[in-house]
Amino acid sequence: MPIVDIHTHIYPPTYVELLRSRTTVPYVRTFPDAPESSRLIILPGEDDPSTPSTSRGRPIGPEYYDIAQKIAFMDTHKIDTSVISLANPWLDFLPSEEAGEAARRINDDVDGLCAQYPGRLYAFGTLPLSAPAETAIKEIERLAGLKHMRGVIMGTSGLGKGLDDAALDPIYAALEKHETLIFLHPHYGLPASVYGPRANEYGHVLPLALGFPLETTIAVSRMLLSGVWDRFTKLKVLLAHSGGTLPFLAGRLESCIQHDGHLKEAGKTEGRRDVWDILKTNIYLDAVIYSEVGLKAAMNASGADRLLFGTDHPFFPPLERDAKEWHSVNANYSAISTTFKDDQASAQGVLGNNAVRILKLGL
Ligand code: 5CU
Repeated sequence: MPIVDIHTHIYPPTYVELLRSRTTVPYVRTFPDAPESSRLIILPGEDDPSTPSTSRGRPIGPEYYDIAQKIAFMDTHKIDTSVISLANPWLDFLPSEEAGEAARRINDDVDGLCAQYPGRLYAFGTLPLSAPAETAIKEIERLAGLKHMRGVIMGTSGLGKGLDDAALDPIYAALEKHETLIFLHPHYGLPASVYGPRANEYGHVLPLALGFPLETTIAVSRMLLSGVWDRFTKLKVLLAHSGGTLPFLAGRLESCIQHDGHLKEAGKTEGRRDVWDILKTNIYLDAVIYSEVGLKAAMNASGADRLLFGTDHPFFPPLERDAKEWHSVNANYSAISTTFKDDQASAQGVLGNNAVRILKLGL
């Protein structure tokens, strides 16, 4: 039975070079008070000057960019195949005129990394979304011909106005036409003000544990409300972190739609596909939720045959220096084994068979 990790990131060396050349977020930098280690500063607000440079962002080492370390991590955790993706913030920050060329270079780099390990690595490509829509569409068409690509990773900002922006329709049409799956992943979180004036005392916990999943939930809800899946009935989206909080909140979302006078008056409550239909037809969920409670919600919302194992490597490494196995990975393994303790076929589906089928991995 194959074990397939579909949520695992890399910053290829050319991307790290790009980050090292920058002085505003996102960037990679070595600070004079700790010259032996570089820091990766990516999230909004992470370079607040009141944060000491030694705790700004996170340390970055070869596990972020060296593909041999990815393979070693896979071996340690008994992962047969990984579908690697560029980590956030992708190319969102690039000037429009640079994004198309950067996407081609990075996608070719990542496809080349996969070619070094036949059968062990596939990838989700990256789109130049700060460029005009036609540039992104050209890249979708090009990616469809690259051997190891199995979809695209995207953030929630779309072309700058979110995923309910009608200007994205030609991109959704191209993705649907080429049967290209979107791996939807958060980056921006929520406005810093919601974390309160003591946020600095709490490390990254609030933005990562809550900001990321809520960002995803809001982005998908906006896609639903704007009728994306009514127009593109075959558009497939894999949601990071088991759908944020969507499986838990889907009933409330649907009830709010049905009780909204404004939507009713605008004729938008009838003849639409509801959230449950979309969860079971268009949406796939990763199993990166670290507990049985969350995984059961995901299973109930989308079905065990639409859940896919992931690790989020190289993020969330163990804090102990000498730990070999990662607690974060074992928490996801353990949630799968307890959730499906009486259903081995489903457990094997989530661990790998679903990914092989859905992403057409030639194992
Ligand atoms: O730790 C983090 O900041 C992150 C991140 O930025 N992206 C991600 O996928 N996981 C954790």
